[in-house]
Amino acid sequence: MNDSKTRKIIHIDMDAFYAAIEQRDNPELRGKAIAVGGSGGRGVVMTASYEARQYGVRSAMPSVTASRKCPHLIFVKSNREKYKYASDQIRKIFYEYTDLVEPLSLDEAYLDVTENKTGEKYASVIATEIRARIYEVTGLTASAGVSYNKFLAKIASDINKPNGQTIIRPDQADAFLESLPIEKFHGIGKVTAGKMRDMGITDGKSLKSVDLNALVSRFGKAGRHYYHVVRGIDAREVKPDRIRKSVGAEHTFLKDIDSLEGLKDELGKVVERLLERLGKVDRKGYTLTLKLKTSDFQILSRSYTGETALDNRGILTETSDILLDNADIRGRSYRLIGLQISNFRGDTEDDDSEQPRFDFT
Ligand code: TTP
Ligand code: MG
Repeated sequence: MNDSKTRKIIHIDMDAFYAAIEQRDNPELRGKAIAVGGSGGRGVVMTASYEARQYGVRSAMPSVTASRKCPHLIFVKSNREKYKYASDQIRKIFYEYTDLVEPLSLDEAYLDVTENKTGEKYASVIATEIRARIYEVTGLTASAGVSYNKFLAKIASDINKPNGQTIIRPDQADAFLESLPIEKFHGIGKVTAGKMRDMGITDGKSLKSVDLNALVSRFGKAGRHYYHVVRGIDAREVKPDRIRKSVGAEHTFLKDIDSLEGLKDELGKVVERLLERLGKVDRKGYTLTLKLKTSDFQILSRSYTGETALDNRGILTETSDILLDNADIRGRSYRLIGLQISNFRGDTEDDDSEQPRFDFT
């Protein structure tokens, strides 16, 4: 594995992607607080313009909450085809520089430009050029992070957002990571950050003071990853055109649940989360799997494979309800419920032969 500090990795992330496209296409929306997503009772904000973010409007926030925080917020319906088109345009630009492009979602990708098609030596020059090209072709702004591994490049792209870029050189990495608050480490979510704070870990410096065994015994395999990344070590390669096998969302309850009604409520929330995640990957899946974990950690799963893609709220709500109804949950209590979409078109040879089916395992 190439673990040296000589690679040149760029992480590119479009600014307020869906919202920026809507503002580009409708001058009346420019400079205004807008949110892309449904404004109705069950609507969720997919993303918000930077003007709206000043009021605390964020992705995945219920639209009613967003309107409360920002009463003049303008809701715009999402238009996936438009976003996909812009995404294809920016990907074409990436390939002008390197074939080592790993898209993470419609608006985000890692590029390995160690060897690149332009012969340019400085990755930061390439990043500036790519951002200028993106603006020229799409009229949209992007931010970039430049470093010698994926972990640092990804964090860097967020630092000077929007329309900015940040380079973290090998000799700057240690100091940067030591002063980084634990919440900013990519891959450390709210829950893990809470656990770390309980252990007295608040930033890179304190994370570094915990030895490998302690991190592994507390966080499992992820502990090993944290141990390395805080030292600036991340040997993951940029994998061109990563194929995702599944997208899932799950929820562990604060208190075990033993009623069907209780589980249905939680299931509704998991459907919303799954929809958000599906929104970020550009694949259509045909199999939905419901997972339940009992209070004594037994796993129960039910799945359904459809003839058409399971890609919208209506079909996901209906199918997951049927799966739950069929799970025969009586007599036990549960600590977790989850959903997963898999069987993306193109993953298997015999996709066309798939018939609708429920699988009870
Ligand atoms: P992000 O890159 O996370 O957000 P963004 O581009 O809107 O804003 P930023 O400037 O902070 O990068 O996501 C890209 C797009 O994916 C976003 O425009 C809308 C969509 N998305 C969802 O549909 N649901 C979500 O929960 C998130 C986070 C994003
Ligand atoms: Mg973005």
